[in-house]
Amino acid sequence: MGASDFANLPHIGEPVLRKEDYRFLTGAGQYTDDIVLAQQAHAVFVRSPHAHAQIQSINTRAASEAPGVLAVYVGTDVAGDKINGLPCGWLITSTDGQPMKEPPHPILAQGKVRYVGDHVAMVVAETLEQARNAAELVEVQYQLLPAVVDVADAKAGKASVHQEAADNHCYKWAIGDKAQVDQAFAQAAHVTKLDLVNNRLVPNAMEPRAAIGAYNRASDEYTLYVSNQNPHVERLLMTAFVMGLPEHKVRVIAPDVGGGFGSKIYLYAEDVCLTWAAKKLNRNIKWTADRNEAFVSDAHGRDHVSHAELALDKNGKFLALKVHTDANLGAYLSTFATAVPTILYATLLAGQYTTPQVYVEVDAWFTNTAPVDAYRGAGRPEATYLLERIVSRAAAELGLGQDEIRQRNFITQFPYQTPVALQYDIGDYPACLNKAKEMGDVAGFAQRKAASAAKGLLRGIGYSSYIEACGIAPSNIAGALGARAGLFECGEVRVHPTGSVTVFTGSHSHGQGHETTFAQVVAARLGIPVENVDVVHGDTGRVPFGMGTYGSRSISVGGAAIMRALDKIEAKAKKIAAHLMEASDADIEFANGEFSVKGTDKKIPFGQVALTAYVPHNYPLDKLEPGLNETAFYDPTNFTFPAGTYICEVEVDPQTGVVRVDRFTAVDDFGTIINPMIVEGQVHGGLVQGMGQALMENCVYDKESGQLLTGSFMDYAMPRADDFPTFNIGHVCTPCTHNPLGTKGCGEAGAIGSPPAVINAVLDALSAVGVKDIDMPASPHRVWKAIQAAKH
Ligand code: MCN
Repeated sequence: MGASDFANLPHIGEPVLRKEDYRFLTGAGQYTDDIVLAQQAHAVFVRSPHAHAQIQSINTRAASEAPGVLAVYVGTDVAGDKINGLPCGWLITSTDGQPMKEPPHPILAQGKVRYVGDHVAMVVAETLEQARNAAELVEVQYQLLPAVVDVADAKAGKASVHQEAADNHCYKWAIGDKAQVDQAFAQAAHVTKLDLVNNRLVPNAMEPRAAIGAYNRASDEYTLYVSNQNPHVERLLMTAFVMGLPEHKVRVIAPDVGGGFGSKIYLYAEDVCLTWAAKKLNRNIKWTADRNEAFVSDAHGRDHVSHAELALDKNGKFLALKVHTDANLGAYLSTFATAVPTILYATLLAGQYTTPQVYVEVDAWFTNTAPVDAYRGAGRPEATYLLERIVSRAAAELGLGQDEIRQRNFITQFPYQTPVALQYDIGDYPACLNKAKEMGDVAGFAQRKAASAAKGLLRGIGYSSYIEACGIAPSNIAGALGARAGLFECGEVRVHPTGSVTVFTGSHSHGQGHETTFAQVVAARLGIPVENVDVVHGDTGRVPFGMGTYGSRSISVGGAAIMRALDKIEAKAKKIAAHLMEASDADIEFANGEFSVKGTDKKIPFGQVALTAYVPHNYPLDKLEPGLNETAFYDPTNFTFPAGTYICEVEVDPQTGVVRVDRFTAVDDFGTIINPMIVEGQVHGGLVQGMGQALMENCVYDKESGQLLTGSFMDYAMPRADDFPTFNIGHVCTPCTHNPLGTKGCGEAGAIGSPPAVINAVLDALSAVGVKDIDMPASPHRVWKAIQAAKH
């Protein structure tokens, strides 16, 4: 079935209410911490209070003797059992041909701690209180070392985080043709320059990380329950790379998961510690992070420092872009950390524009901070922020409108080969911009600005035309770029004798509504009610295989795998129907849940075929197996390229520096939309996360001590619903050309496109008082300071 036929099926494009919401809204969800196993003990981790220190000694005697304590494990126990460190899933090769530096990432510290929150010991006790009390009794003698928390100090060599990378440098990576870029700059009529920081963020999923390690002595099998986005990948990494266990002896279950935003993709030290200790103690062991623990130990996001230059001709056409970025990777390489500032970032720097030459150089650094990895958007928000900021700055310098400069440079011919590896299959960028202008009533901006001025407020408008590559990705290309894993997806469609269906998918839903949208896809294809389809995910024991959910890949890759399985179901069902109706296979048509014989009025419903497959009394057993159960693996041939234009209007109070977002219009192209209600929710969530980064959120470490200064919600400002206006959301649809659904991912778009729209609006407002630059988050204090500085 082609993507355009698919888009016209019933259920596709319908705002079907979420099937999963009944259990979530009635308190019947089952998150990891809700699970209570027999013989369950509790673990607490003793974490480093210092950013960088040598461990001189650890005395566990008092803790071990405390009431209820079953064991206290430290680094030497792990080393003694030959448990390896955590692997990094993406190998980056430096410009000099050398592999990136990959220092060991032990699950419990081996002689040295490298960030506040680093794992030093694990205490296991009968109750959580006993484990907590005993953890207080673990005595660790530290010899403090100087710490580096940002790339400036890491570069300056204020301290060495790892012996294996004495200069703190992990890799230097580049893409693009530098000579061509330099030549284009030599011919430029105008060059716009920009220095910016992409602020570090803490993901803060509503459910903190949690895990239970379980062990069955009778079968020598482990089960890990874990709040995670990709259980099969977790299992693969843990068994093959860290514990050296046969994969089939470990089952990983990621039950209901209360948000991840990237931070639960990774294999974390706690997961391995619990699994390993479960066998040692022959006990089931639970750990749930508290919020402070989450702040210090979840992988953080962003943290780039960049310099960019854009060369333009006299008509405002972009000739070339050059960028240098320093990326802070934190103390250790988290699972996908190295791909974020390279493959997921630099390849997006052509944006929606025809810029013929782009050159990007990235230096990645170790620091004494929590590991940094993918967080909603991963690399693409950083690229979009840089590009859309420099484009709006160039417009201001040349006296062009923010819309005009974008219009002059938009790509309009597809497929389009960018100078930074990606090939965009389809899009309509002018249509998104025009629709956003119309929906956002840009024509009325001048009037609104005058009304704001009458109240003593400064009004500004900001544009951002983002593109992202998602639906990650063709395995062969990812492999050539350093991925140490495949990036396909698997789907199994099990038709039951009565015609209802269970789908088993390798994607994982942790807020994205897959149980509904995937059911819509299956119901649409088979012509059955959505209620007759259930979706199973998050269990290596039930789902054949899976690469999980991140990079807005689930509908376009996971959904496509299900479509492939449905192709097989349909092909087999047609043979059964042909037999039942005594017709040739080639004459069978399938539509609206019925098989019919071409040119006749003979037809039978899908349910009858399903029943026949399982009660094969009248069945071509010589040619066909009974049953109707098919599995498919789907490896996409390209990314999908959602794109759109966002327009933000802010009012700034020059007396207080307070920024109020007054209007926000988002027009996105997600190709074919399965469920517009769910997509709208995804966009809302993304927008709020992006606007949170732009105006409020900031993860700050103390430069001297390396302490996390924003380690709680008292210090780290999370956005709330009443911080923003109702969003104005619209769509343009150019269906993806290479997947069977025509879909493009929507899960990250809002977080990618919104930060530059907000900051461009703030700067437009502040241009009236001479402010030319501001970094995120544009907090009242920062805005006020910038206004004061501009006065002098
Ligand atoms: N969808 C659709 N039509 C489209 C595109 C998507 O109906 N054209 C639907 C999908 O079927 C799915 C949802 O929208 O139900 C999101 O789909 P998709 O864009 O494929 O993204 P994923 O499901 O792969 O989700 C991952 C994405 C990412 S990368 C992050 S980070 C993120 C996000 O989703 N984390 C989230 N949204 C989140 N939402 C919640 N509540 N919690 C998180 O942790």
